[in-house]
Amino acid sequence: VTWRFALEEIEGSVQHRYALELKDRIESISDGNIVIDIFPYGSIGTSLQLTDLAREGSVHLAFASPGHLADVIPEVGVFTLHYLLSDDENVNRDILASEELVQLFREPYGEQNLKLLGFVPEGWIVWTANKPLKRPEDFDGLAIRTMTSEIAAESYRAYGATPTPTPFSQVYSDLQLRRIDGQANPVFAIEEMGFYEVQNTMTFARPAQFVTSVVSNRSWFDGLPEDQREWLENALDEVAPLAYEVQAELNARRLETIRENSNINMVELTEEERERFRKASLPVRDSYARIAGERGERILDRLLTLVREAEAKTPT
Ligand code: 6CS
Repeated sequence: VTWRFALEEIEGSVQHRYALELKDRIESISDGNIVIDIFPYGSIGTSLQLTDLAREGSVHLAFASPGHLADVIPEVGVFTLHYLLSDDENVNRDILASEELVQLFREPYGEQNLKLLGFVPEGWIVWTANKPLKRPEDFDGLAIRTMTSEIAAESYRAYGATPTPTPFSQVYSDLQLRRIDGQANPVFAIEEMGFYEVQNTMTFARPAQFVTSVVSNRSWFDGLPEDQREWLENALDEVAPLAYEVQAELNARRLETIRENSNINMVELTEEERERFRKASLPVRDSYARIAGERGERILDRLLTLVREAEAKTPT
């Protein structure tokens, strides 16, 4: 049998490395009886189109990033909020990998005929533009590309920007044509998509980590023979920590590549500067609660508690 796995990122990306690791494990444990066909970004559509294909079962596995997915599953928009998770990546890694978190989202995904298989952090979001973005006022009137959901736009509206929701594939040309002034993504993506070639400044404000989710068609998952489902679950458990290492490695290595291939300006915000953005971002939590309703609010509260508890346990 063939399992089709659709990616929101191109070859060489974090998602691609994840898919290759999963493919290796499944094909070997099944003695080649299961083949995973990987569809990197571009071959079958934008993020939302991939989600639709997963919901209808044309693809079995897919990545679905909250910044796009939140118009379908409003609760997941919580991951587009700024300064919500920890500044400590390890705290976030553990929370995102926890079974409790996956359980909180089981229903919202399930209602869309999706089975949530896990959350994957892909690195800190970095802003690019043709000027430094050191204060919320620097966003005034800035046409910043956001992912396509309503809540993803709200985070930048709070800084005074003019959010421009755009599919990933269109970002490079829109920057080039000056239809947008800036965008936000982890370093590995800024490198592989070439955004640094058409922008002159990277601002490191660490507003949030880019979090994505791995999903499958729910009916397909529920109908898998017992052994296959177990293989899949075991493989997912093994791949999660690897993916975490892969993102760390790619983000670090590609920052060097960008330095070598350009003279882009790199601006690191101080804690005081970050604090001003954090304050400006707080009202967006209310917008999220309005959009995602009671169930979303419960998820937001629980996440805040999980972060607080984990940080209290972490030696500084
Ligand atoms: O910005 C985006 O739309 C995309 N960025 C990443 C890092 N992965 C997938 C997502 O669609």
